[in-house]
Amino acid sequence: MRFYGYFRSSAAYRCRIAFNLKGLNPEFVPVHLVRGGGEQKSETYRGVNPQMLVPALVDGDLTLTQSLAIIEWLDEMHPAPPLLPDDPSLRAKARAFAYAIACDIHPLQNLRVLNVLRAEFGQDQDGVERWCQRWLGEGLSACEALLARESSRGPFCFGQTPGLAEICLVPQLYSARRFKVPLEAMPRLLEIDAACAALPAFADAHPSRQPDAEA
Ligand SMILES: N[C@@H](CCC(=O)N[C@@H](CS)C(=O)NCC(=O)O)C(=O)O
Repeated sequence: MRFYGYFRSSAAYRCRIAFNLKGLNPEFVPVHLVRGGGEQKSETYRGVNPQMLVPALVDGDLTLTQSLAIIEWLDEMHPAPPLLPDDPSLRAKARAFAYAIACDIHPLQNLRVLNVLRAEFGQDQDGVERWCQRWLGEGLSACEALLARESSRGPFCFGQTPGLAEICLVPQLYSARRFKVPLEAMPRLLEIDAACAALPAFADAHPSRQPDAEA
């Protein structure tokens, strides 16, 4: 397996956690999202992912894009440990939580969106941070509220083991901290983040511990 990613990419970070939980160790191909205008836009990488986004996974003859599709593929090919709860209603809630982050929060803070805010809408660093604080703050508050509806309060979002929900949550909180989003009003998210940080699968996937990491 060959995995294309970038240390700071939260979508790649999701996949790294999934690889670690499954005990998989794909060959890593770094794609620098900033250097030279962004290696994701190179002709070579466009052959891997025409969307010009990381991550991407090549598994034998199969080239996959989209972190959630990659994670589901891993879960289907390597079922242990499962990344979704057994119970169908908890499974649906874990998916909804993950999609709230991956579909509705993350795209608003993507590098290309922030670059357009700067280049075409005249925003400086402060304006870009306020944009991220607004959308990440609102989205993560909704995630906190989704978890407050859960009657059982284990160490993780929807069960006794971490899975798809935490795989999306932890990298999104990493991004939120980068953009100085206030998180004090989200104690449950922070509690789950801390429980995950204590696990090697999550700790080893942290951006600072990747071979392409920069200060
Ligand atoms: N929905 C996609 C999002 C992928 C994505 O947005 N990747 C970002 C990094 S987190 C990227 O490659 N950005 C490059 C750019 O904006 O030019 C997924 O889950 O894989």
